[in-house]
Amino acid sequence: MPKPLIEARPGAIEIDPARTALIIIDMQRDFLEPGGFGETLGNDVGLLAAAIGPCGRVLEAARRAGLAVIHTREGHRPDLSDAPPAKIERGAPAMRIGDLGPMGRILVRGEPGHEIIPALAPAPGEPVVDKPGKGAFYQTDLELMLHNRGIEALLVCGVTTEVCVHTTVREANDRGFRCIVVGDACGSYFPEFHEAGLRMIAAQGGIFGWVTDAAAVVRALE
Ligand code: C5J
Repeated sequence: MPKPLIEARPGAIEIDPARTALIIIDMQRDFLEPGGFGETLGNDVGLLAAAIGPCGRVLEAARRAGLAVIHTREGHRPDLSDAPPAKIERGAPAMRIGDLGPMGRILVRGEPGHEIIPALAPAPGEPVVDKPGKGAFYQTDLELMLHNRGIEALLVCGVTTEVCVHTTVREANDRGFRCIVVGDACGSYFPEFHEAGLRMIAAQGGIFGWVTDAAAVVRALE
């Protein structure tokens, strides 16, 4: 059977489903719903909603095709011992990491705001990687999980494009993974950063990887 070929920029890429993982970055209530971390930083969280549908379609297609699916969440221990003071103190947010908001303590593990949104809830057996930083490789066991499964390519969705998606793609690219970012399944509070972020990935012959869209992934995995 021929391997799925995903139409992408800067060029189409063939994947081996057995060696490809879908990584969904930080589709958490804290970033997507009012009253969470994203909103405390002054952002319009409604801007991220457009990514939910495409992300769901990629997730369904990946599950049907038997790809490994891994979810990530950004957040900290309740005692904040893994939250750098520089991160907590930065800016002038309405509430800081660890403060009590309408969805529990902001960006703290175990709180309602830390949960992945119900539309993209992890299925049994799909690992959830909790990360203290922006990149999903930093201080996590993600790399070990990927190597143990023989993964060589990553389909990447999630939020936000220029922050946690980009940081993770850069980390993955340096570790030798082929990264295919699903542009419409990513979102940003800044549409111009979203566009620029995607362009940066595919520029220079794909300096960080490939950029595609949800429809192309679904077609390739059918
Ligand atoms: C941010 C993230 N934007 N998941 N986190 O702080 O992109």
